[in-house]
Amino acid sequence: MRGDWARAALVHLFAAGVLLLSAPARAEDGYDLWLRYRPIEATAQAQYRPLATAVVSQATSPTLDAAKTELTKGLSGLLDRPVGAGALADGAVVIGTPASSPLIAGLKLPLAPLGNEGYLIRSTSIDGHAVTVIAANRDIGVLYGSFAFLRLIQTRQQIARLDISSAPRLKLRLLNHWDNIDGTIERGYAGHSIFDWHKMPDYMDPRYTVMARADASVGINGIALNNVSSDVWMLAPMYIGKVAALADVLRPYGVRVYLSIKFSAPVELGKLKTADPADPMVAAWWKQEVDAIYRQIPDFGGFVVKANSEGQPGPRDYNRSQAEGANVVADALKPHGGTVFWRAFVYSEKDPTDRAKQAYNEFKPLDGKFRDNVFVQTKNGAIDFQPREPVHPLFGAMPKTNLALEVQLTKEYLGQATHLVYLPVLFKEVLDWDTMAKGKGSTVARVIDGSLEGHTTSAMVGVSNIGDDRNWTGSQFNQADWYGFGRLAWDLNLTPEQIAREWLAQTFTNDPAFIDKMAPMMMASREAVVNYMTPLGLHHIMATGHHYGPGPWVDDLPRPEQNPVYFHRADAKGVGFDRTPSGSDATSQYAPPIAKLFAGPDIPDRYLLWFQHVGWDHKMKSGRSLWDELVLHYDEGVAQVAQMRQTWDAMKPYVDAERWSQTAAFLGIQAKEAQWWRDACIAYFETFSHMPMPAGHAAPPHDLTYYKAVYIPYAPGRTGYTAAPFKNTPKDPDQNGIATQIP
Ligand code: GCW
Repeated sequence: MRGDWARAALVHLFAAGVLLLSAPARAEDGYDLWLRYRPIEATAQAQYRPLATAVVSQATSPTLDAAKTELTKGLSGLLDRPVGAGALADGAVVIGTPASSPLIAGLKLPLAPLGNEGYLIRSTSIDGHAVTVIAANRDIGVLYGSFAFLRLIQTRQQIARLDISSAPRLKLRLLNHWDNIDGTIERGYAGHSIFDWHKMPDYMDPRYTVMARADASVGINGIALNNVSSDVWMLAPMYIGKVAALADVLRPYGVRVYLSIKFSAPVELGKLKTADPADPMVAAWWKQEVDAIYRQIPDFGGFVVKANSEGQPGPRDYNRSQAEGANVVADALKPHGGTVFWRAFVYSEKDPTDRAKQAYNEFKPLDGKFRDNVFVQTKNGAIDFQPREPVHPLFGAMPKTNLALEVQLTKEYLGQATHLVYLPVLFKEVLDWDTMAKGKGSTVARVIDGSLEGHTTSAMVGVSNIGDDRNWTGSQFNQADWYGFGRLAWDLNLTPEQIAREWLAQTFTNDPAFIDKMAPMMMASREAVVNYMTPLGLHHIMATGHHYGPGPWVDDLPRPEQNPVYFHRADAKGVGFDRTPSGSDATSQYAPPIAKLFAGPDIPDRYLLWFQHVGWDHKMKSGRSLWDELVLHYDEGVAQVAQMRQTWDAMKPYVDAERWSQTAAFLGIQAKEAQWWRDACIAYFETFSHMPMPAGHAAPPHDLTYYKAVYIPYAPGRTGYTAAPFKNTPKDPDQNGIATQIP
């Protein structure tokens, strides 16, 4: 009898074992992000285990404890055995600062060049024990170093002979959350806001800590919590109390909180008669408001301000300059070490000037007039986060002003949640752009890191793509944009390829058969979206309001400079916005060599229709006509997405079923929508070119009326909006009469 039980137990054990080994990776939903810490392959475990036996931390602080917890959690997970806090021994990981750890102090490490946030990871010996030290001047550096140490293991790099020191290139590496207090997110495609203000401060969702860990793991050190189209309630005492509670949760991870403010708050909140920045009462109000915030949040970061833009109030309402507006707030923050991020995204429907020129015209003359604790936060391009834009002409044009680069992680114009578009390629293209402001090498990276003009501070800002979806960002691959933004802001010299490879290894698998296929796929994805949406410099031709899908025909919006036809200016002669001296002369806002290039025949194809209006038969560098080139780019984009799908299909064996199938489904949507974009845009531009399709390229399956009839009432990301009343659309034979869904 006993023998049978034993045999049966053995059989079950064996079956379970087989099941475990052969079963695909455990179901995952992306919640763990790149901090998955799943057991690594046995060979690697054997290599690493002797070098990570325990974590030694000789002091406690919220940040040091966060570092210790992350290390013990990560090492235990990756090495598939408990690695706890312990005493000095062979293989120990000793963490700390000279102030908090006598062991670290005793080593007299060269920490001075690392500043407040840098770290050093070194293999060394203490009292005859071979150890790894993670040291820094401040606790936050130790935390950053701890994530970097785990990343080495997650990407299977050697840890036996380490001597790594790293410090951030940019001082302020921030996310702007366009979240509203009511839980909606402007241009959010990952569910609702993660911030549940209503339950704060009594209930602090544990996800806030997970988000803070993720931010810290890539060096993000500040977040603006609310939408730049701001609600004054955010500054009301009842909300400042909630913000203070959130700041307490984020503080151990080095994430400071910022708030977006409404410039009219002195009136709406302070009940003053004016918000005129020159009025001493207004200055006094901002001072008192800010002092009150710092009484509750001593390390408050500062304010983000969208003023005189898209209906937001601002100093222009009092005929004061943007600098006067920024400075009244900056003066209130200065004594507390706070910073103002004053957005340069300013354009007016009343100003007939080319929209792409307006921000430059508004801010350039104010160079040197902003306080030193003000950044002029400038979008990467002069229009609005398009798949590709020439870099904003303000970069390099305001030598006496701190400029912060603003990029968008949430893909408002690039297919929103479902389209796989690896954005660090775009970010890097911007950072490497040479403004020629002080001759060759005057890159945007050097403008924003302050080295070009000797500025002492620096910043880069990303509009967050985070929401309360389990995968945090609306898709698995959107996580790479959050990750990549942080990594790049920490080290502007990293390449998007390096970042993609390390992210893939941490998020999925280290298997080269996976990474060597997926990294190139991600690297090609940004050019694909440019090709199937806005090739050759086309821009802002998206559908109205939600910007979801094509709408190049739109010409009836109340604000002319928001109509797609305003941007492509297609007519019987040709297409493109003439921004040369014969047109709006926006080219002259760039340094002379660039102005000359963009206004001349050698303009790179990728910017042609942004700066020039050319004939449909214009001879391109390829020898083809512009029309043929346009069609080829659109078809190239569709083909690239088809290739991305094939690549992902082949990745099934390497990824858990849940994340694989979600991504596969999203790539299916992307393929369908790329085709929709291609067909709709060609059907539209053909009505001007009247040129035949190039050989081998099929005409769109439907006529323009059909594409114009496609109406998406509720695409995400648009807040406070109701769809147009249901209307019958032109009959469509194969859609039972209603063409409302994507063809
Ligand atoms: O991208 C546009 C968006 C607006 C946004 C604005 C901005 C927050 O369409 O939704 O408003 O830019 O950057 O302020």
